[in-house]
Amino acid sequence: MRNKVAVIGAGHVGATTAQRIVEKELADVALVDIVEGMPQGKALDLMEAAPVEGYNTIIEGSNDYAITKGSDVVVVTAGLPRKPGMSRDDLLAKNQAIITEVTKQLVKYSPEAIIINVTNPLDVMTQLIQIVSGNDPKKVMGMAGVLDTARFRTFIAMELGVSVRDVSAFVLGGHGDSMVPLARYSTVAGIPITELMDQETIDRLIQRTRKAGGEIVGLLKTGSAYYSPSASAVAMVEAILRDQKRIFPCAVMCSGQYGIKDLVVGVPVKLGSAGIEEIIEIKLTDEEAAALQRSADAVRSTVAKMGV
Ligand code: TXD
Repeated sequence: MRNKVAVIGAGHVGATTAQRIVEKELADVALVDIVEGMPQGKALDLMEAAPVEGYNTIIEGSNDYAITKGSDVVVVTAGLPRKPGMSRDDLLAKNQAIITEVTKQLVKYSPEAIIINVTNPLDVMTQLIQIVSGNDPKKVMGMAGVLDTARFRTFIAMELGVSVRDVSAFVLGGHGDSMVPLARYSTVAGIPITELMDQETIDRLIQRTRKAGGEIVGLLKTGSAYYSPSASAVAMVEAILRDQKRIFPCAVMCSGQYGIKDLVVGVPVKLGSAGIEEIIEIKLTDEEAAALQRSADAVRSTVAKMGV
C-alpha cells in the first residue's frame, strides 16, 4: 500500500519537504497552498523531475484541500516566515488565523492523520493545532528539536573537525532563544562533549545554536531557513511511516512530564507508526530543570496571547 503525505504550504519549507519525500519514495504527496497555480506548478515540475531522478512517487498540487483526503501524515508549513529583526512570536496573530483555518480543513479530509507542524511560533502553533483539531495528543507534534539538535551537531562537528555522523546532541524546551541544549548529553562517538571542549567553547556553540535560525534570516534577508527544516520534518515523517521508533526531541503536549502540564514544549519522544509512542523523561540537574521551566513559561505566555 502506498502512503500519502499532505504538505500544507508550498513555500520554501513546504516545497523542499515535498521534494525530499518524493525523492526518497516515502509517500505520494498532496501539496496545497492558497496562491493560485503555485502548488500545481511546483508539483508538476517535481513530476517531470521523476524520470530523471528515477522516483516512482506521485505528487499533486492544488488550492483545494480535497486532494489531501486520506493522508497518513500532514506536514503544516503554511504561514509567514520571519524577516530580519522579527522574533518568532511576532508572527503570532497572522499565523494563528492561518493555522486555525488550515487545521479545520485538514481534519475534515484526514481525521486520522498524524500532524507535524512546522509553522512558527512553533510550540504555540502546535498547541493551537492540538486545540482546534481535538486530536489524540499522540498524533500532533511540532518539528523544532530535530532541527535545533542538527544545528548544535553541525557546530560541534565544525569546532572539533569531526564527522557530523559521529556527533549526537540533545536539546530540550521551546523553539526559541530560551531552548535548552544539554551539553552533558551531547556526545562525539559516545564521548560527552564536556570531555572534549572547555566550558567557554561549549557556551559559545550553545549561543550560536540558540541564534542559528536568526543567523540564516540575517543572511537571506527575505525569509528563513528551509533546507535543514525540511530535512528535519522529513526525518520525522520517515520515522512515522516506517515505524522506526526513533528518539527525537519533538514539541508535544506534556501531561505532567518534567513538571509541565497541558502545554506543548520540546521533549525527547519515541516516534513510530502510532505517532508519539512515549515521552522520555530523564533526570535533570537543578540548573537544567530551571532553564526548561523558563522556556516553558515563555511558551505559556505566548499561548495565553492567543486567547483560545
Ligand atoms: O524549525 C522550525 N519549525 C522552522 C519554522 C524552521 C523554518 C521555518 N519555520 C516556519 O515555517 C516559518 O517561520 C514559517 O512560519 C513557516 C513556513 O516557512 P517558509 O520559509 O516555507 O515560508 P514561505 O516560503 O513564505 O511559505 C509559506 C507558504 C506560502 O507559500 C503561503 O502562500 C502559504 O504558506 N500559505 C498558505 N497555504 C495554505 N493555506 C493558507 N491559509 C496559507 N496561508 C499562507
